[in-house]
Amino acid sequence: MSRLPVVAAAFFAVTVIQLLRADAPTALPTNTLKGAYAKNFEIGAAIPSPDTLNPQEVRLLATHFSSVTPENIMKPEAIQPVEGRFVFEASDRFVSDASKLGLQIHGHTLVWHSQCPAWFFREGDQDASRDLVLRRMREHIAKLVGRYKGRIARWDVVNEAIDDGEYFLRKSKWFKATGEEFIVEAFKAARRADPKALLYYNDYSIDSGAKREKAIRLIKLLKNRGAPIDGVGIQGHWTLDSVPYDEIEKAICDFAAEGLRVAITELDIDVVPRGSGAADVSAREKAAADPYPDGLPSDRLQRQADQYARLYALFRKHADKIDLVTVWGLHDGRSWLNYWPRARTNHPLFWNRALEPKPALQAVIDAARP
Ligand code: 9MR
Repeated sequence: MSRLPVVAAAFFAVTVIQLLRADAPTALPTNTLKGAYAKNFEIGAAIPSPDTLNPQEVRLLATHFSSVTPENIMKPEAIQPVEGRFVFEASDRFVSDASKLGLQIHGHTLVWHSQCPAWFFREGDQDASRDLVLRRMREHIAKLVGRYKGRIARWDVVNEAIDDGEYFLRKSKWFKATGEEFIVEAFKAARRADPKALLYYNDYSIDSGAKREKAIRLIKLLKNRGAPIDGVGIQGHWTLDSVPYDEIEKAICDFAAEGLRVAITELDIDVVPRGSGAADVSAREKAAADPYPDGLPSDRLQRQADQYARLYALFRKHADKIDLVTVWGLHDGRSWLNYWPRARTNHPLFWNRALEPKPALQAVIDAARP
């Protein structure tokens, strides 16, 4: 493969970073997200990689955020697509660009049922043994966490291991091969590789109902088994008009009562109705893929602003328990909700596609004022 795109990207990143350094002193801290919440918690965004952003996007990132999460490039399929072949080009650039921009890094993710290559679980034409699966997992974690030792502040060690339905743990390939052992061992391997990184269990919907109870059961199990867990990541993929504030507050308090830190790791507020889901490709569903072609109407923008502000006020109330609040995407044009569970034009974040601030930005900044 030609080296040209890599060289061009590196040159681009350096230029953008120089541009930002020249501009940095003029930013008014309290009018930025990270300035407004500087005394409370880190303010993060998930991004593909700094060198895939245009200069305006990098400026926005560096102005408003203090932490960055790699949206996809540190997942197992990206790092070790084939056994023993580690691919670190993109993650090396990510770590070096993020530190040049003064951003902390929240690593994502070491062990997940999704975006994980099949080879982890195979031995020839058979299922790999429990010991082999655990050995491969430990090696993957040792290499990846060890490579960035001291440079990645936190890791989502295990992602989404709790079952959505009747079971306690998801019947993933990890679970089928090892039972709950993979979770315990993943935390131990991460701690060995970087004793100072904070280690999180990360999942969606663990703020509410039965899944919160299962999360507490998992935390107790991990602590009993000597797994070095430091915190819980509440992902925070919520929907306009259905944000479960009381449940969220209870979850923050319950996790903290177990002696753990809390991070909000993947926050967004979806504003486009999902219909009946990914499989439904009826004409009616297609027509609804972009219900707001002229932009999100002002009443919806305002409700989204109010709901974000109420959330950040809640996070601030519990700032003694919360380390980090990260949004999943930099602006509306860079959200996974534009392509899941089907192609839609969504508006879940603080800036629109033209990078103009939406009412939510000021509302959240105002929510930080005493
Ligand atoms: O935002 C990510 C998207 O680009 C990927 O296609 C997708 C693959 O499954 O993963 C998305 O990120 C997920 C995250 O890693 C874990 N929690 C749910 C996020 C949204 O699906």
